[in-house]
Amino acid sequence: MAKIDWYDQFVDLSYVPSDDEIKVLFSFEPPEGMSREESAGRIASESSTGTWTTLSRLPDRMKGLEATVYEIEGNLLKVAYPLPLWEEGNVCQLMSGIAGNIFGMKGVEKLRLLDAQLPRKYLKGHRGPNLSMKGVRRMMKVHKRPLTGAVPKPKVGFSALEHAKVGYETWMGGFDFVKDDENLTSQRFNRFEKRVEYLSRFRDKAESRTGDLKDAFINITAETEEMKRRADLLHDHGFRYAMVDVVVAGFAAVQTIREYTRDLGMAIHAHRAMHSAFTRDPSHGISMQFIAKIMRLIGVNQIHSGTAVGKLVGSREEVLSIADILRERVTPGRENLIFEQDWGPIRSAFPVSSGGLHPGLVPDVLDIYGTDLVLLVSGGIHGHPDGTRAGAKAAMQAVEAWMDGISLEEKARGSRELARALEKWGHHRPR
Ligand code: CAP
Ligand code: MG
Repeated sequence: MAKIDWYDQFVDLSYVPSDDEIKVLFSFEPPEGMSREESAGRIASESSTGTWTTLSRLPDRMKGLEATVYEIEGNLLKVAYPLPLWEEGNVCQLMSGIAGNIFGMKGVEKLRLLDAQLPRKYLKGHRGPNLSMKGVRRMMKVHKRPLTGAVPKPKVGFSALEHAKVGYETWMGGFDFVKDDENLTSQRFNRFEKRVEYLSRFRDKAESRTGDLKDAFINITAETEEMKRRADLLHDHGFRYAMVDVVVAGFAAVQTIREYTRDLGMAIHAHRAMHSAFTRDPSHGISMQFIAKIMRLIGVNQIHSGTAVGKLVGSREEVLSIADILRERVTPGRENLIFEQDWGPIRSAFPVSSGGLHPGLVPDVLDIYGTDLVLLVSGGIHGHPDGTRAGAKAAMQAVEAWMDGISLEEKARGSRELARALEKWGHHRPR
């Protein structure tokens, strides 16, 4: 019988990729009865030029667009993609290629996109963050310690005025930012316009009382044109940030909002809600490392990256590798996890650690991240026995203790708010 498929044409384990190619690391499991090479050939074919059967017409020049499987080691697979396959500056098209049909093929049992190494020539098409971490620090006049913030809790339900009053207590406790929760946008009980109005008034009051700059991550997530309108409103009220639930909003919308907020001179806080739908299963989906890479490429200024010690999943190694992807000019490779990545002119972005944190866990988080971090402690301040302002003070005292190299217990001897936080939570790790 004539040959009906041509997947083997996409596998060459002696191939050495050129520096200009995008190299992608997958983990995969072939289906019952199919060899790794046959399955790998299907992945490279379907994510570049191929289809399931041989074709009656195949111009020679197509070869120049074909992906090549160049390494198979156990369940790890590396595929090289010629640069002309990819539209300059179009993240969506990249995702449709290397994170598209291949997840649904019968030719794979499991498939996980771990990372992609992006050559300089591909980076050229992308702007990255408008401000580096240093630029954000200069904007907020916070030069050494982590930037700090909190979400009013319960996560939704407050009126705009109640929300702003909780925010005021958060700012007066020493935090830099008041953050909307991922599912707070403009519900009847807390309309966006009212929240922006009240938060700006209380921000001004907190700034005049403390002498420190205060700001907010206010959630503009909505249809894209509406997000632009909401960003304008934030800008009109003197806010320096807009918050977007970037996975829910989608890559195209984030690219649009990045351009729009750049013109307003605003930074973007990226919440990653919904990422666990495809990042959590270690055998199938897309890694959070790759999502973080794409978001830095598009140009968010910070994105949630986990705590390793809080209430949400994410190991210490995962957290550290995400932080490296966001912060480093050259991200070091990690065997079987991520490629080395030279970011060229793409500015750095902050990792954001949040989720089940309280003052007793601050040293654990800073031991992992160091101080180039946005630290969000929400339930962990509003649950303080003496209220939000005391909770924020306790968290700030915990940061000071870590930066001064002393234990929380020693610091607590002279810091009542921290002592009271330790009485309630100690070093508890929530689940
Ligand atoms: C944390 C949080 C954040 C999570 C998101 C929440 O509140 O506001 O959305 O941190 O997870 O809604 O749970 P708490 P991640 O501090 O009260 O837990 O940062 O992993 O994306
Ligand atoms: Mg939240």
